[in-house]
Amino acid sequence: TRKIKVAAAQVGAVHRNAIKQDTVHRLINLLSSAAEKKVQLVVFPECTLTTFFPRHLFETQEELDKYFEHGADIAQSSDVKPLFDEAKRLTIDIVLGYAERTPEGTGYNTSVYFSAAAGEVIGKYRKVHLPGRVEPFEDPEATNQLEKRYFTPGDLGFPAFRASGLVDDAVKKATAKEGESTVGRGDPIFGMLICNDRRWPEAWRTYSLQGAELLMFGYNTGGNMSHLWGSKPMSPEQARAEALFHSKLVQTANSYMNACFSISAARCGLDDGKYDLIGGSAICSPEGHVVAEAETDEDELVVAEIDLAECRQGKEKTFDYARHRRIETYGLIGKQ
Ligand code: CDT
Repeated sequence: TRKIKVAAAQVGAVHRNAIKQDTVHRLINLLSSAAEKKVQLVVFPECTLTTFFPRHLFETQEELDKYFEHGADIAQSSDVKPLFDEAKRLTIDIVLGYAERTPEGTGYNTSVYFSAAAGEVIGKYRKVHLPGRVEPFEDPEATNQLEKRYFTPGDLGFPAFRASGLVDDAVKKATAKEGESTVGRGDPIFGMLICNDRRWPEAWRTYSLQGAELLMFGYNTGGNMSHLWGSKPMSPEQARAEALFHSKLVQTANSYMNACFSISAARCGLDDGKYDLIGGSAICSPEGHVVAEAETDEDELVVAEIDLAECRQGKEKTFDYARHRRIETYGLIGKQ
């Protein structure tokens, strides 16, 4: 077995005028509850540290930049360092999504993996699939989604990585004998996505081709964004139910088709009392089952013990890529 206790740290409303240190304090509270439950790995949402600012049009760079983290190492950034220090003290690995402004001035929608064993960030991902538009909607009542205006598409690809300190040394050291599968040996293989990426099968597949056993992602998904998708007219209640349905659908289906576990963490609730973001944070198995899910639209820890050995069935049988994939027929996917 390769068991780890994991959690999605769902984060409720964060208003436009929220103070970053207060938000970080909420995240530390979630981390403390995780420690009480002996959780080893906690996944926080996309752009966890602020309100989901791409819904607003900012007139000045200075105003916009308040929502970004500056500097080369997020774990050393003064507002957020207390969270990483606490993760290290409690021996909990964390995934944190934030808006990154590089020293060169590029904006990315980023997620990092902080390893408590290593005491530093060992994985970084920049969101590839940016939804929304560059220009705001003309209708002043329509909620904007300006990620294409504020962020550049990620330039790191989909880099899987191994995280140490999570599974037993005995399990980790067991090496494959001649002719035996190497699936599920050594430190676990992880990958990160961010929100809209979860809807793209190529993103999941690029990780599973690297042997990923667990994919982690945060999201900010509007409860009523049918104007953005251009979907058929529906009531706000129907639109919300549909958004939750699609969120669960892509997570369960892609977990199954890529024979991996997944953890999703929502930034949810009513930002500024009016912008509705869905909850539904969930932990899914490689068989496509939801093993734990959020019950509220507020700060909530969703916990499960998962056994990464459960990925073997899919990786060695149904989705044994070496035997069953027919890459000679997939050429178009990389071309258009
Ligand atoms: N953040 C993000 O990527 N959201 C998109 C939809 C925008 S609705 C606010 C998503 O795919 O959920």
